[in-house]
Amino acid sequence: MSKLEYEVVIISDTHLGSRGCQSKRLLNFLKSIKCKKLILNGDIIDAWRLKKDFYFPSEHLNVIRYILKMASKGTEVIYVTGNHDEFLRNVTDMDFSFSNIKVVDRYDLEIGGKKYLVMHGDMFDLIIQNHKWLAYVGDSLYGLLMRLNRFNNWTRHKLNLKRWSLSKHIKQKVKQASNYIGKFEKVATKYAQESGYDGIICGHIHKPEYTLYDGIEYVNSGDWVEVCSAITIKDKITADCIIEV
Ligand SMILES: [Mn+2]
Repeated sequence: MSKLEYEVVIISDTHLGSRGCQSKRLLNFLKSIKCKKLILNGDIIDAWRLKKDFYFPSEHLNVIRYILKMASKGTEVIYVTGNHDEFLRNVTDMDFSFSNIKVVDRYDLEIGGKKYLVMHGDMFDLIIQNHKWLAYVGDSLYGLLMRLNRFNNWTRHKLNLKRWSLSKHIKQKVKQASNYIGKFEKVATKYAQESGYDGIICGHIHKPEYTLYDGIEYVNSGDWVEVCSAITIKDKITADCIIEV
């Protein structure tokens, strides 16, 4: 099978080492592509989870092995640190690079005549006040809630239920989560604009997106826990670059 070729591929929030990681789909995706540059935009290895409960099956190790293989075959691998893999932030202080693998806290990507800031995005949580929701985003609880909400809408529709306190509660929680996401997107693009970039590429909130705020591009690579998404770039970034596998 011939591989799809890209200039740059960006993934984030794979959460290897946690039970939610969809490692088989991730490995299949990586095997289906060829790229000059692979950017891993944070929360690739979930060290938080690993500390609580050591879980690292061979399927997860195979993903790491395969990324190393891509690097050995000429793909430039850029690992941007996230909050779940912040142990690597000690490494970035040393300006770490090994062969064509680089570990950084942020990365400037120039493509299609534009300059993008690539960073995981957890930094913006410091600015967003109401981030109680943060602890759940990307967690299985968050996924469960989103599924419950879908199911809920469906049952309400089918059974024509007007009142159901659980449903009201779920609705409210989902609304809080989407408020948080909206704030995150605005804060991130504002930061990119003030720092002189044309756009910002984040992960962290597990929602794939391509949108504009005040003419600044906001791009999010999503995750490999719930949606299984990536940003696949040939010559420039457009909404079509966001794919869900
Ligand atoms: Mn994160």
